[in-house]
Order: sequence, then structure tokens, then C-alpha cells
Amino acid sequence: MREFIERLRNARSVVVLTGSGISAESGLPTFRGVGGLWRTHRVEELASPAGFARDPELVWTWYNERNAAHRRAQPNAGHHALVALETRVPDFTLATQNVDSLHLRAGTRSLLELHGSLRVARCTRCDHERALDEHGLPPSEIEHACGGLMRPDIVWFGEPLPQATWRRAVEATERAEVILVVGTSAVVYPAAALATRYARDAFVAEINPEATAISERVGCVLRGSAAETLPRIVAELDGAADTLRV
Ligand code: BJW
Repeated sequence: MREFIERLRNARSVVVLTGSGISAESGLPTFRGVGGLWRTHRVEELASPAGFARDPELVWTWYNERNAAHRRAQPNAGHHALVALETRVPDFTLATQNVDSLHLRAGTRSLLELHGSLRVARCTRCDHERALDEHGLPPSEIEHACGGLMRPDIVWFGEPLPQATWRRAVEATERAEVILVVGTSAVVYPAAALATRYARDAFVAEINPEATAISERVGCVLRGSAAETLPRIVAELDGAADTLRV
């Protein structure tokens, strides 16, 4: 733990990888946990290209509900602590798997949205984009003028990540001295590989209340919630706290 704080204090380059757990304390469900999104819906009908082709209206109903929930939610102390961390690190990159825009709303500047976002809909045929408001996309507007279908601008299983975003995430990871993995089960690839395969000499720390697929491979595990642990790390960097336990 001491080593982690010292490395973080001295690091020029830091990468943070986040997943849905960082938004749990904002009231948004995770995917695979208790009450997780994928425990209550049949995933293949919703979050997949095949599911969308089968029933675009059902898929949009689900995403419109999630979009509304994202907008009702507020960034929590974990999101805000990462904004504070960014101001201290010369080369800071936050790569998130989340599509909820809470890092953006908290004020993170160097943000890579690996799985896209629910702020935008995109045509399956001509790639035309339109911004979504709090109402999402009404059923009458799913069909685009070109004959394609408007879909959420997010990455479903089997689809490639946005290439420029992914390349920037890999480059930042390769030069990182510290990698902080927060609120992800680390089972979804290629994002999880940022914490393992692409990390070179970086010190990797994990913040998660539960054990994950990478817990045994990281240098330091902080078993706690993101909204409690991240502000304590920032306070520790300030020398204002001495309260972190592994
Ligand atoms: C807290 C907390 C608190 C709770 N504080 N923490 C290698 C091996 C096997 C398979 C593959 C492989 N490489 C690729 C694949 C296939 C696939 C994959 O990874 N499958 C695995 C599941 C086996 N990957 C893909 O298909 C990817 N694409 C790809 O590889 O393309 C290749 C390609 C190249 C060229 C051409 C074509 C293709 C795409 C992956 C897209 C993932 N999309 C989703 C859905 C997004 C849309 C939506 O939101 O609806 O993204 S899946 C879902 O999982 C979502 C999440 O971003 C992602 C990660 O989940 P996350 O965030 O980790 O959530 P949970 O629930 O799993 O974990 C939450 C954690 O929080 C838990 O650990 C809790 O303990 C913790 N927690 N409270 C801190 N308060």
C-alpha cells in the first residue's frame, strides 16, 4: 500500500481503467453483480447486433430507459476524486468501459470511452450521427432516411472498439508507471488487457469490493468501494490522511 501511494505520488504517467462499479454509488447497476443489468434481461435480445436486427424497438426501449437513468444519476465522490487526480499527474488517461457519461460530467478531460457512449445514435448504413437528449430515440425515428437503422453508438460483443480510441488507450498504457483498475470485473476483452497484457513496467492497483479476474495479478488490491477509496487516495497524496488499509 505504501509502495502504491509513493509510486502514484511520483508517477509522470498514470492510466485509470474504470468499469460499471464506479457508477454503482451513483445508483446505476453493474452488469454482472447482484441486481446487475444482465441478471434481469436476456442479453442476447438486447446488447448484440443480432438482437438489434431482430427487434430494434425493444433494444431502444431498454437503452432509452438506461439513458434516462444515466441522466438522472450524478457523478459520485469516486468520479470527482479522479478529476482531482488528473490535475496532479502530467500524463493522465482515463479509459472507461462505461457508456454513462459520468466521468465526462464530473469533468475528466483526458477521457477515452472504450465502449462508446449513450449520448449518440448512429446509422447502421451511412454512419450518420445524432445526439440523444433525455428522451433517447423515439420508435418513429429508428429508421434513417438512407434506409439504415439508427442504433446506440456503443460497442456490442463481437464488434471492434473504436480504433483511434483503442490505440490511444494502448499507447497510454504502454508508457504508464501506475495503472489503477476501478470497479470492473475485468472479464471483458480487449479492455481488461490494458491492465495485464499492455502494461509494461507499471505498478497495477485494483479498487473493488470483490475479487476479480485480475486480483491475483496486480501489485496492490484495495478492497473497498470506489466512492470511499478514491477520495482517500487523493487525501493520502495530499498528506491529509493515513487511513488506507489493504
Ligand atoms: C464496485 C462497486 C463499487 C461493484 N466500487 N467497484 C478473449 C477471450 C475470450 C473472449 C474474447 C476475448 N477477446 C474478445 C473476446 C470477446 C468479447 C469478450 O470479452 N468476451 C468475454 C466476456 C469472454 N469481447 C468483445 O466482443 C469486444 N470486441 C472485440 O473483441 O472485438 C474484436 C473484433 C476485432 C475486429 C473486428 C471485429 C471484432 C467488445 C466488447 C464490448 C462489451 N460491451 C459491453 C456492453 C456495452 C453496451 C451496454 O452498455 O449495453 O460493455 S459488455 C459489458 O461488460 C459492458 C461493460 O462495459 C463491460 C464490462 O463490464 P464491467 O464494467 O466490468 O461490469 P461488471 O458487472 O462485470 O463488473 C462490475 C464490477 O464492479 C464488479 O467487479 C464489482 O465487484 C464492482 N463493484 N460496486 C467499486 N461501489
